[in-house]
Amino acid sequence: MRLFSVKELSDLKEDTEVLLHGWVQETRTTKNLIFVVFRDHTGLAQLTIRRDSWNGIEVDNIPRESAISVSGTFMVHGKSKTGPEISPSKITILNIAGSPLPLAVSDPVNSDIETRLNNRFLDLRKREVGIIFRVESDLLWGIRKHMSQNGFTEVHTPKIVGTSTEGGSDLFAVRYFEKEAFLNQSPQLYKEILVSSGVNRVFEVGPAFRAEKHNTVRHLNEFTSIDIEMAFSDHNDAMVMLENAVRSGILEVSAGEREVKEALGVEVKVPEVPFPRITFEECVDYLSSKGMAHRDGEDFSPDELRIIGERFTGFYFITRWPASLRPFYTMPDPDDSNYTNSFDLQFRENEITSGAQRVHDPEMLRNRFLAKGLNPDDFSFYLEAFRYGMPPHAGWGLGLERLTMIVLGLKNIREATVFPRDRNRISP
Ligand code: AMO
Repeated sequence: MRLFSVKELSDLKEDTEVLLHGWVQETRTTKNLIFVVFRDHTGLAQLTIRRDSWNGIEVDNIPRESAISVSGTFMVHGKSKTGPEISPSKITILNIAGSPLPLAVSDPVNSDIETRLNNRFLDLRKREVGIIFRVESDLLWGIRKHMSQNGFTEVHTPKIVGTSTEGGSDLFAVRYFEKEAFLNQSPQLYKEILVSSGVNRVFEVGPAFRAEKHNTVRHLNEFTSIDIEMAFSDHNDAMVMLENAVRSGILEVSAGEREVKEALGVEVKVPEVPFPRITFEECVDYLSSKGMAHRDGEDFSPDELRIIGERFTGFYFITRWPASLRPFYTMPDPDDSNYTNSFDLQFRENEITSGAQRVHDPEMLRNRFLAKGLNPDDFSFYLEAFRYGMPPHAGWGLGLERLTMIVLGLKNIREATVFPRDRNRISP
């Protein structure tokens, strides 16, 4: 007897013998019949048992969410609204579930997010929760495909490091034998070193750690960063690579569009490329035309981004950021060094990606360290790679959870994180 998933049953002929593995979602009984709502990773089926001809285990009281194995025959003409109908010949309990359940699986999502996260293993059994991570996986797969098709090599760089990457205080310190070390905020310095190594184009998908104290619906203290770096390229090349990578990711999700629509009521729209581009200065002018005076030297506030985002229907780039708002590695605009060859990818008010052309001249880089109040000697392992023919290069970093959040219209980034880490949560 072959193992099937519920989704595969619809193609079968009447009376085909099947084996299924999954969970008991619910049991309903009548005088003559027992109906078990059976669930596997692909959907729901109904097991219909006639009491007078049943000689298997006692089915009436199998606790909800117990794991079972079912052998039986497929009933093409079944009348169940639950899904495909099976007439079981044998049911085996693989593992009995305790009761009561800390979180009901068959009800719609209605518990608060903390209860859900505390019981994530059960929460994820809900179709509308589980599907978020299928979508996240598809997004990443589509992006990986795009990077691979464009000659990028996937790399893995250390997460335990000796210096800050993105500057400032947002660092988690760890004890590293006799020394103090940190959890890396971004693979920035390593991906740049690698473009000087002759690999030419690299990408990495890995954890990034930020000890940001604020607890918001857009921030995690550990997130998944998709990073790329490309040699002999500038910020314009990096933007083209990004918009096409995002499109490729969403295209991959759209293959399962119907399921996403059914489970979450969300329409997945594949975006057109190129995405619109607007400079930082144009944003400032636009805000002032709306009666909002942007404060010099500051990043856009969430309110300002909301107003700017209303101009666009989906993704757009904000380019040419002031040098004071970008890290030391960002290439100044050759026409005006108060600005940089940099960009953010936005979706409405949400920032999804930051990127830029980088400084490749070692002298200029030293000066950029000094201008930012950093000691170049702390970064000697990085600066060394610039002294022997570092190519001009550019790249970006994209937060996977943020992308999932906007593709599915989720309100809280924790929804797009299997086991989120935030100001108050380090378990499960
Ligand atoms: P940046 O710090 O802007 O740039 O981060 C890049 C992208 O990572 C995501 N992100 C976050 N997601 C969730 N929680 C957080 N706390 C968080 N912080 C950042 C966002 C953001 O756009 N080295 C540069 C990238 C580069 O230039 O290549 C960097 O890390 O989606």
